[in-house]
Amino acid sequence: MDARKAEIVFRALEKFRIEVPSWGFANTGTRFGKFLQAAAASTIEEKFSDAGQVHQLTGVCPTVAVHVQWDCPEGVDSTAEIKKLAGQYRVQPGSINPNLFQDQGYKYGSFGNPDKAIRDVALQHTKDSVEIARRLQSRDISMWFADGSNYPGTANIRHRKRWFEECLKATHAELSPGQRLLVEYKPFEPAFYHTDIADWGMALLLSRAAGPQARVLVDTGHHYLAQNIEQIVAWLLAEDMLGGFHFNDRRYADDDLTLGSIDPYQVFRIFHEILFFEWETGKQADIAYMIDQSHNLKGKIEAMIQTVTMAQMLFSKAAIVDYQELAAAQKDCDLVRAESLLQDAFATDVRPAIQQWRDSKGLPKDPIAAFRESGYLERITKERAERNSRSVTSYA
Ligand code: RM4
Ligand code: MN
Ligand code: MN
Repeated sequence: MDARKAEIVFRALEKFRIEVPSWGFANTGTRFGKFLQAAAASTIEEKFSDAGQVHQLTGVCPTVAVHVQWDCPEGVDSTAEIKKLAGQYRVQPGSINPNLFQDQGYKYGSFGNPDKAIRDVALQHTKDSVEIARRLQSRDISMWFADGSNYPGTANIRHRKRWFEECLKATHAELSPGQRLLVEYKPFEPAFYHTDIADWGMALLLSRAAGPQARVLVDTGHHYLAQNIEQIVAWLLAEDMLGGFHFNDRRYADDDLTLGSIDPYQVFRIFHEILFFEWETGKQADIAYMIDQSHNLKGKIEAMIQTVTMAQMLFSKAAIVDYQELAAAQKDCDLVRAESLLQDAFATDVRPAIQQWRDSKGLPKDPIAAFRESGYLERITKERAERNSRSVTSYA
């Protein structure tokens, strides 16, 4: 790679940050069973401690996404403790994720529940979540709904859409000026007939209905297999409606595997659409890059570092696409030239440039190796093993 490209990679990495999820450090399983990890985090303190390690070794994960039900047992009163932990472990709370899918009351939905009393409970939880975000100075409230139905004819889809609009509007009304409401979509699971926010179009309409501070959140695992995710990204960028990502990889559905483990070119194409948009418009896209993975066999912290470094690598590769040339090739309909520009960038080994960037920040060249040498894993394994072996908590 020539010096000019190395310089581009360096500049791209200067602005690249990605948020880790608190739940990615905790024990999870599949619906068939759980293989508990002795070193998994179960308290909010352990989650912040582990997130602090990832940030210390990579330098690009200054924030942790917080899941209200799992991380804020005292609701809004948990914020004092979280602030303290943020100072102690040097990572700030990031997006705030209300939990509208675990309580028994949500059996037939939250914002889409036909029972107004349940919708009100869900709305109150969401309002509390906005207050938590305000107290923690978090910008984004990130909404994912499990709402849907399992059999044809069992739910009034139009009524539920209206209830969603009403509740999202009411949530939006609680936001402070700088805050944002992110609306996530998912085609199926846990509901298997219809999901109330099944795709990006529904999320877009509901975001628009909610108000001007609402944006769409794209979870890369939440699409049908053949779907062109980068086209969705390009459209949302063009509409100024792309709020953020939940990054993970999958082979089949919402597998929540480490990023780029199955299809790194897919992630590269997403980054490409964003960086191409920025080059063309001269605007910086205001997007929250977040990780949403919960694989249950790889070590939690190692899996997180793997995803972070993969994201840096794919972002760097996308940054060295020659946009000028690409725009010309597209205009001339020179298909082979245009496609090759992407393929050449993807094939470039950007790792030496990334290592230089890490070096310049006093970061380890190889964060996984540094983690393995640090002794942190041995320490937490010892400290947490007992409690984890007795634990039955699981999020999946
Ligand atoms: C969902 C969705 C949400 C995440 C939960 C745990 O599938 O991706 O973003 O909070 O899982
Ligand atoms: Mn998600
Ligand atoms: Mn998901």
